[in-house]
Amino acid sequence: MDLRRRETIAGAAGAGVALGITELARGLSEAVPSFALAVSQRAVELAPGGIATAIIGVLGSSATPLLVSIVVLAALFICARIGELSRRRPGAALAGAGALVAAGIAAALFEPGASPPAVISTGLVALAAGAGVVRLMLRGPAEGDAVPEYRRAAAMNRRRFLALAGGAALLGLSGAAAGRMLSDRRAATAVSAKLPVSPAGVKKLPPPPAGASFAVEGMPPLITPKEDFYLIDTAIYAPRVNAEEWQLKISGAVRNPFALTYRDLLSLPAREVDITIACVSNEVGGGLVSNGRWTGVLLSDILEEAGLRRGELDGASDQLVGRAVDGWTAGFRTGLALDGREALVAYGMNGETLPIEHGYPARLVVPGLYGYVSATKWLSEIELTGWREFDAYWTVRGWAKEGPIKTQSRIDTLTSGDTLPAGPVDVGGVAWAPTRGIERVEVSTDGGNTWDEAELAAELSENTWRQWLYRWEAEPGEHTLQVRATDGTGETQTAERSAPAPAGATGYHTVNVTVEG
Ligand SMILES: Nc1nc2c(c(=O)[nH]1)N[C@H]1C(S)=C(S)[C@@H](COP(=O)(O)O)O[C@H]1N2
Ligand SMILES: [Mo]
Repeated sequence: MDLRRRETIAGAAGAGVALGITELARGLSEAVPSFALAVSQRAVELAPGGIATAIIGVLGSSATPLLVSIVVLAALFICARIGELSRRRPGAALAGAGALVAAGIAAALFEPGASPPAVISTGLVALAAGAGVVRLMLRGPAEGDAVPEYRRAAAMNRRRFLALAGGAALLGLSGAAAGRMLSDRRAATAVSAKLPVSPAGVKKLPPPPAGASFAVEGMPPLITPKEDFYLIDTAIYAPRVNAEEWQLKISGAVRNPFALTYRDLLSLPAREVDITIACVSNEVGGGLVSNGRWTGVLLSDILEEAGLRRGELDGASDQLVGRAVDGWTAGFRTGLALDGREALVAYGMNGETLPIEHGYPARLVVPGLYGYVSATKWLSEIELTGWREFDAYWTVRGWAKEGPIKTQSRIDTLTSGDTLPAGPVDVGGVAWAPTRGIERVEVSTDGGNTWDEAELAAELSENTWRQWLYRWEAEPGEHTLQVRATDGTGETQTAERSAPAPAGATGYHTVNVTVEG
């Protein structure tokens, strides 16, 4: 093996050990974020025009492993190059490695909860260990001669060199695995699934009435289990918030600004509310909509405590901005939190502690508004400001400033391309118009020429989706099925098709099926 190859391998091995150390540190201390995740997150944020962010928004959590792998491979590759410099130009090699570590430190310091001394010392230890590994692997008097010294094969025999390289890789991987395991375990103990008891009591809801669901194959459950609940955010790795240290600030244009600890929040009168939330990116017929049974404190109670009442809103306080621990923001008209709808500062979902991915320790849930303007997860601050004073995260990126959820309906029991036998077919699904409720659902089996009324299940609440069912006598041939809903104000959803951007998709969900003779 020539020396150049050894230098490359040594450089990558040093990087592997250094990365393993940063990952292990992340497992050992809450104050040290994962450098690899932090660099990936910053890369997403700095990508031009929020392109990468938009990709994450659509791909969701499946993009994270890919992104992190790219970041790790890039680090190994750069360090392999640095390894080649390590003997000829040790100063330059150290400067290169130092710059890489500095970038990791800088990225990590932007993560919520990062402590500068802990992050910086982790970076320095990693740098020293990585440099030490390179040195160890390239050590020794060169054997052979008649070539420049740096080209000579190192004295170490091949087997020993490879053993060192393998050992370094193992160290790096086990550091990463241990770090991840420790930090996941810490997060899991903090968030026990059992919902903490509120001393003031929680006004619970009765179980959903049987009549609110149709027992039909393919119908989504009335309340979405957390495993199936859609997931959208810009965090490639959900922030692990320490609830003991967490605070929720109520700030800005309020008479009485204050802060709540997790305990404070849990001690306030709370209630359960069924609310369907939806993502503005949801395509017609798509799955970025789910129904949760949320536990939390009325946002209006918290605003009242801050001295804000309906009718007293002025130009200085007519936007409510939710800020997250990771810097993400959402804003909507404050009046909407005070018009009687049950908007919540939620800390529970489906009877359990709010899952980390869905915003633990607390999030906002506002009936009738798309998530991007309202549903701030990992909530850290509620700030009252003017409507024109501030534009939130997605509004800055071109999405509409106001985000009322559009009336929509979806066919769930059939998919385009299905082939069915002739005879009775259950066509069913859900329709939603949160805060307005669903008054009627109609189905067309001839591409929109004629419409028949579907049967509606009992309404859980006007804030949730409603199941519908249509028993279709299917005759042989090709059929285009469509569905449309009318909300509680009597308005029928528009047939006009529009894309999700900038204010939510419209049009009728359409499913093409073949009925066999
Ligand atoms: N902190 C934070 N909160 C956030 C987001 C985010 O990116 N960061 N995304 C919002 C969007 S766009 C939606 S649709 C909902 C999704 O909530 P869910 O993931 O619990 O379904 O969360 C909202 N809250
Ligand atoms: Mo969203």
